[in-house]
Amino acid sequence: MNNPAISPDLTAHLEWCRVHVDQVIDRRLSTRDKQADRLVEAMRYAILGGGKRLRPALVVMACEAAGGAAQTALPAAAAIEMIHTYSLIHDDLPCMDDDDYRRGRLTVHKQYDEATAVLAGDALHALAFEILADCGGPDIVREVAHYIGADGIIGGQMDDLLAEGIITNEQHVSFIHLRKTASLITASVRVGGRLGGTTSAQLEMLTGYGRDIGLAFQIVDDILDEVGSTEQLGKTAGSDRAQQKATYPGVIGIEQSRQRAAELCAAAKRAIAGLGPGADQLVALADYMILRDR
Ligand code: GRG
Repeated sequence: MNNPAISPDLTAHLEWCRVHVDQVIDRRLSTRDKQADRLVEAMRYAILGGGKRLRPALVVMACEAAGGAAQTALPAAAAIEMIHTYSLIHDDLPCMDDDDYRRGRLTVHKQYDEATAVLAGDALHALAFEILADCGGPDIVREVAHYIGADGIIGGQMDDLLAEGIITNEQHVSFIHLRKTASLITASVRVGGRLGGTTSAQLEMLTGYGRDIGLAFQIVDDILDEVGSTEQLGKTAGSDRAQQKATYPGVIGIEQSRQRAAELCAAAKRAIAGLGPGADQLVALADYMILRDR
């Protein structure tokens, strides 16, 4: 992460999370039998080939904000990254957004084939729940399942596809983005908070934070798709416009979109003000969400 707007403290903490989460992922994906070689290779290609690791960092930082140790959160953080990666693999398929590039290289269905991509996504999804059951138990499993199901990212994805080519408004776009993107980000901080031993009042603060930075994150993603380059983003720039997606810049323009993202970032920081200095990294990460350039 070479963005000068990011503090050295946050850079170091994100790097710590990335290294340790990748170790957990690497271990979980290296003890398979020979028959599953192609599948595991595709899973590893998808998940270990890049990505900012923001959601696992949120799990770790929320755990710390609630008073827990970062190490405690690592398996769950790895599981959340597996769910995120599965959603990207499926999102890139020809029947969804049909993208050729992700994380700076060919998408899984382009590198392998469609069936392998579907199965690699499914297997990452399943493995994530196996890990969450071991490290979090039934409450966390139920909660994550809820946030990524029909009321969460899958429902949001459905509406995103249905909204293509339709003239829409800010309220509709925010309804899509909150489920498509903010749901998993909210689940990440809630899981971390629970593992850190959060109180229910703290969990509500984290939920408000997740919702606000989640929406801000997707607004910035919409802006970057318009103004960024394919090299910078590691995925095809301009694809939202090409596919006539419902986006913030599409309904309120770039400048107002930037303003909305900044307002949401401020609201997210207010939401966790009651968590005290333990939440400093979450505050810094909220700023990063709107300053990011990829
Ligand atoms: C189950 C058939 C089937 C499809 C599922 C759930 C789903 C399809 C798609 C999820 C929707 C989605 C991809 C939302 C976009 C969220 C987003 C901006 C992702 C990119 O996140 P980054 O920038 O990616 O954090 P990296 O690569 O850095 O991890």
